[in-house]
This record gives sequence, structure tokens and C-alpha cells, in this order.
Amino acid sequence: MFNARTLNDATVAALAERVDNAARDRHTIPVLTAEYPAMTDGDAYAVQAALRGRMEARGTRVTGLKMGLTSKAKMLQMGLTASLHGFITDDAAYGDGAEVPVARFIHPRIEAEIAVVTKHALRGPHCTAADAAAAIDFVLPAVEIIDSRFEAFKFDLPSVVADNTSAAGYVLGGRLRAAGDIDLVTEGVVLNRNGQVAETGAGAAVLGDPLESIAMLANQRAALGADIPAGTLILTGGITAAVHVAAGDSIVVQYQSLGSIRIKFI
Ligand code: OOG
Ligand code: MG
Repeated sequence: MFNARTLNDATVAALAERVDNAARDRHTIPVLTAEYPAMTDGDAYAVQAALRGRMEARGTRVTGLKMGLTSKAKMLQMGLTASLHGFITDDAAYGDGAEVPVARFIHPRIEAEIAVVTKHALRGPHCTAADAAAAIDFVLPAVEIIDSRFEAFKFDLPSVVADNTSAAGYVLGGRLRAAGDIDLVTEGVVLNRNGQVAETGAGAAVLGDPLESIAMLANQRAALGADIPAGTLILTGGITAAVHVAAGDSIVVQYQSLGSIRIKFI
């Protein structure tokens, strides 16, 4: 599924440090492929794993996994057609009604997503949407905050995978629903910014069914020798195009049956 690595361990570690420092200092860097044009997706996931190791070593806790570029709106917005995955962490996890300082980020954007928590482990390859359905405990709404460490929020696939798929934070809220009580395909969402509708969509935007995104995550993880453990929070990917946010913005994301999430950017 992923191309073989071409970068040695020292280079992988150096690139993880470069991305990590950019995120911590809030400055942009050139895409990694500017220096390593032959970098593969296999190299990129190795850098992402090294970045995860660095973060965990300083006490940051990984709270779940995320899929990205799973909707046509996102693919068109970013000019990439392959879905990818990363991890999410406790250091920028917020609850409903949170005041989120934009100074934490470089050029933040938000995405309305459907999230799930698993009750059984999922292990690919050959994981299907039906397998994903059987593994889900409950569903909840999530707003992801993304923030590319690359100049002008522009990147290619290896660079954005190495940059942990632009993960920068997330806000959970709304209400939990048992997985069997909700049709993820037709679940509608309205993203409002400062009282105006900015984006609308439905779960079907996510690979036709957010369950497909979860199955793909299991299969991508399997290609890297990992599973999705029971109890994993998964953000299945932005339903709509990402929306820019600035200090002073009030966000309300309404879901058809999952309640709503409010965020104030300060
Ligand atoms: C990459 C991450 C995309 C999503 O939900 O599609 C993502 C990016 O667009 O910066 O998280
Ligand atoms: Mg996302």
C-alpha cells in the first residue's frame, strides 16, 4: 500500500525534529520534498512516527487517530486525491464552548467531522465498512483544528503526512449516540461562522460513508504493522472544505442528530 522507505533513520529523525520545531515555534517551513524530492509515503509515515515519539517523550498523550482528505471538498481544496491518516493529542483537545487562542497556531482552519470511539480492535488488511460498524461503540461530533506547518498551507502528500496531516487540535461536544442509532451517511452538518452559514454537508461526503474511512484507516495502519486498538477515538475526516478562523470568530457547528459544538476563537 505504501512505497518503500528511501530515507535513513537519521534523516527521518531530523525531518521529524524540523516539523516539530516549526509547530512549537509557530513558523512555516518549506515542504520537505523541496530537499528530498524522492521522499515516499513510506518515508513520510516514518517521519510521522518519529514525530509521535518525540511528542510522547515530552509527555504529550496521543488521544486518538484521524483520517484526512476523505472528502471531495477537501481533496479539491488541497489539490490532493489520496486519503491519509495521522494522530491527535491531548495538548490541544477542547470541549464544547471552548475559547481557543489563535496564537497557538500559524494559520488555523477548522473542519466539521464525525468521530467514533471503537469498542473492539480493528486490524486490516481487508477491513470493510461492515467490520468498522461492528467495532464502533458510539458516535460523536468533532471539529478538527488543522494548521499546516508549510508555507501558505500548501503541500504534497509526503510532506503533509510527515507533518501529521496538519493536526493541531480538536473540539468534542454535542451528544453521544450509540453507533446503531444513527445513519452516518445521511447525518447532516451546518458550519456557521459569525452567524453566517459557511459550509454544509452530510456524512456521505466522507468516502461515501464514514465507516469506509474507518476501514481505510485500519487498512493503512495494517500496512504500517499496527492496528486500531479498542477504545480509540477516530476523527473520520472533514465533511466540508476547511474554514479559515481568526481571533474574534464565533463558530457553531450544528449536526442533524449529534447536537452542536460551539467554539470562540480569541
Ligand atoms: C490535511 C488534513 C486534512 C481532513 O479532515 O481532511 C484533514 C490538510 O488539509 O491540511 O484533516
Ligand atoms: Mg480533519
